[in-house]
Amino acid sequence: SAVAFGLDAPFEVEYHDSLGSTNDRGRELAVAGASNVAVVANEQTGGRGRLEREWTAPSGGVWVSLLVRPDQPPAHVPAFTLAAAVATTRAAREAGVDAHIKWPNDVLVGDVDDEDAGETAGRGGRKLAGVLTEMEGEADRVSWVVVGIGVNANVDAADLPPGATSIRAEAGDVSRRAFVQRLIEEFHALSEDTEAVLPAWREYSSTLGRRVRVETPGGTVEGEAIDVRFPGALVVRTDDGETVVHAGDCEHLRST
Ligand code: BTX
Repeated sequence: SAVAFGLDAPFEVEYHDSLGSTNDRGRELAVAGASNVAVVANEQTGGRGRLEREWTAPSGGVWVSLLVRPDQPPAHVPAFTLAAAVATTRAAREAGVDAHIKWPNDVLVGDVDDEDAGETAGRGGRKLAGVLTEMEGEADRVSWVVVGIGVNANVDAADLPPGATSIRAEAGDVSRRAFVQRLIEEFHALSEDTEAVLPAWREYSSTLGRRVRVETPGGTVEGEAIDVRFPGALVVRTDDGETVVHAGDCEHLRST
C-alpha cells in the first residue's frame, strides 16, 4: 500500500524573524498557488498544536512548515505526519539527542512514552518536538498539504511548558539552518520512498510494545500497541481483539 508522494521539485526556503504561525503562512502561500516552500520562523507568537492546543514557540527554535501539493487523496495525508516525525527524529539524533516517536505526532526524549508523566513523576518522556499537518482538498485528491514541524532547538527549557525539553538542554545548541536543511532532505527522501517510512517509524517508536490508553471521540481504547499501519493508524490489541485507531481520532495517548 506504499506510495510515492511525488514531491518532485526542491524546496524554496522562506525565513522570517517572527510570525503568528508558520502553518498559517504556509496556508496563505498555498492559497496564492505556491508549492514546495519551507516557511521558517525564528519565533511564533501564535503557534498551534493539534485540537486547538497552543504551541509555545520562543526565539531560537526550529519552527518550520513544508507546503506541498502531492497527487494523493486526503486519506493518505497522515503518512506525511509519520514521515515528518521520522525526519525530525533522525535530525535530532544527529544532534546527539536520544529521540523517539510517540504516536501519532510527538518526538520525545526519555524512556517512558508519556509526556504527562514528566510533570507528575519526574520519570516521563520529555517533549522535544511535534508535528501539525493541515490540508485542503477534494475527496480524491488534496489541493495542498502543510506539514508543520516544531522543534525546541536552541531554547532554554525554562522558556517551555513543563514536561518539555530542547536540543540545547539535552545536547547543546545546533546550527538551525543546517537542522532545517536536514529536515527538508530527510522529508523529501522519505516522500519518494514511502516504503521506508513505516519501518523507520517502527524502529524509532517508543509506543509499540507498550500498554496504552488512547482517548478518542468514540471512547477509550486500552491495550497493547502492536503496530502502525499505513497511512498512520495505531493497531491496539485489546481484550476483544484488535482495534485500529486513526491518528486524527487520538485526543490523548498515555502509557499504562
Ligand atoms: P500537540 O497538540 O500534540 O501538543 C501541544 C501540547 O504540547 C500543548 O498543549 C502543551 O501541553 C505542549 N507544548 C506546547 N508547546 C510546547 C513546546 N514548545 N514543547 C513541548 N511541548 C509543548 C504538537 O501538538 C504539534 C506542534 C506543532 C508545532 C509546529 S511549529 C511550526 C508549525 N506552526 C504552528 O503553528 N504549528 C506547527
